[in-house]
Amino acid sequence: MDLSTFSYQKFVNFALQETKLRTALAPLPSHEKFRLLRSKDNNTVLRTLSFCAPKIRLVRSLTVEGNRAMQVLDFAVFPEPEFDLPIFCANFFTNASLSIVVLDLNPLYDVTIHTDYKEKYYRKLLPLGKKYFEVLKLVTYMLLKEMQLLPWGGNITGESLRFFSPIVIWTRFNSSQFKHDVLYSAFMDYFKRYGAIRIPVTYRTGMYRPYRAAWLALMDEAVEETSACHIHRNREAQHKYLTWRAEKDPGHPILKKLVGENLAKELVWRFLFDGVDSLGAKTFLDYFPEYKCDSGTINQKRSVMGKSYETRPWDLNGEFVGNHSG
Ligand code: BLA
Repeated sequence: MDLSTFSYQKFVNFALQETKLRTALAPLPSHEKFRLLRSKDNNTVLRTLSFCAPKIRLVRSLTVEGNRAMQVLDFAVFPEPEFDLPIFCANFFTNASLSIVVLDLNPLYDVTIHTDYKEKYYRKLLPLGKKYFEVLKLVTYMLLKEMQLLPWGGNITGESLRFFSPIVIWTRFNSSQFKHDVLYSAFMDYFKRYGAIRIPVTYRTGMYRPYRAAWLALMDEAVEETSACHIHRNREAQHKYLTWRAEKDPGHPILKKLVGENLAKELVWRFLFDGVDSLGAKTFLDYFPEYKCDSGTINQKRSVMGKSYETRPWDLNGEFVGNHSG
C-alpha cells in the first residue's frame, strides 16, 4: 500500500471535533514542547495534541508520519479519577505491508475479576464490536463466503489481555485501503455511535440493530463519584495502567530510534502517559512484582507469562472463554 497518501490525522480530527461538540477542551501548555518533533534523520514528523475537559483528565494524540515508511497513531482519553470510565485506547502501527491494531475501551478494572464493572459498561457495548469480529456470511458471485472484518490478531500476552475488554479489537492485517476504511469506521463507532447501524447484508440477520453506547455516550452519562475511597481506587487503577504502559509499551523502541533515548523517555513519561509521576507513588515493581530480577531491577522482557491467547478469549456475549495455551 502506498503510504504517502495515507494519514491517521483524520481519525484525530474526527475524535476532537466530536468531543468539542459535547464539552469544552482546554489546551495543556505543559505539553507545548512536544507539539512538533522531527526524527534525527529528518524523514519522520511526530505531531501531538492534548487537552483536558470536565470529566476528562487528558485527551491526547501522537501521530508519527514517516512518509512511505510508516504511519502511527496513539490516541487515548483518560478520565478524571472521579469517574470510573474506561480509558479510550487506539494504537495503530502501519507500514507498507503490515498494520498492527489495538482499539478498545480499556477497562479500569480487570473484567475477568470485576464482573460488576464488566456488567456496568460492556454489556451495552457488546454490539459495537460484534460488527467487526463476528463471522459474517456473505453471498458473492453466488458463493457463500465467511469472513470477519477485523479478526483476532493472534497470540497476545497474558499481561496485555488484563488491560483489554471483551470488545477489544486486536488485529493485524496486510495494509490496504479497504482495511483502513473498516478501521476508520470502527474507530468512529467506538468513540461515538448513536442510533442505528447498518450491518452488512447477511443471509441470516436483520439489517438494523439499534444502539447508542460508545465512549462519548458513556462520558455524557457518567456521574461523578463522591466517596473518597472510590476516587482513590479509580486513581490507583489508572496509575497502574499508566505505569504498565510507560514501562512496557511496544512502541517505545521505535520512538527511541526516531528521536533518541532522552526525548523518547520524556515523550512517554510526560506526554503519552502523563500522570504516571503524579497520580500515585507506587512503582512498576509495586504493581507488577513478578518482573523483579534477582538484582532488584525490572525484567526487560515485555512478558513474563508469555504469549498465551491465540484466539479471541471472549465469546459474543462477553463471557471469558480464554484458553491459556502458553
Ligand atoms: C505491537 N502493540 C503491539 C502489540 C500490542 C500493542 C498488544 C503486539 C505485541 C505484543 O504482543 O505485545 C499494543 N499493548 C498494546 C496496547 C496495550 C498493550 C495498546 O498492552 C495497552 C494496555 N505502537 C504504538 C506506537 C508505535 C507502535 C506509538 O502504539 C510506534 C511508534 C509500534 N506496536 C508497534 C510495533 C509493534 C507493536 C512496531 C510490533 C513489534 C513488537 O511486537 O515488538
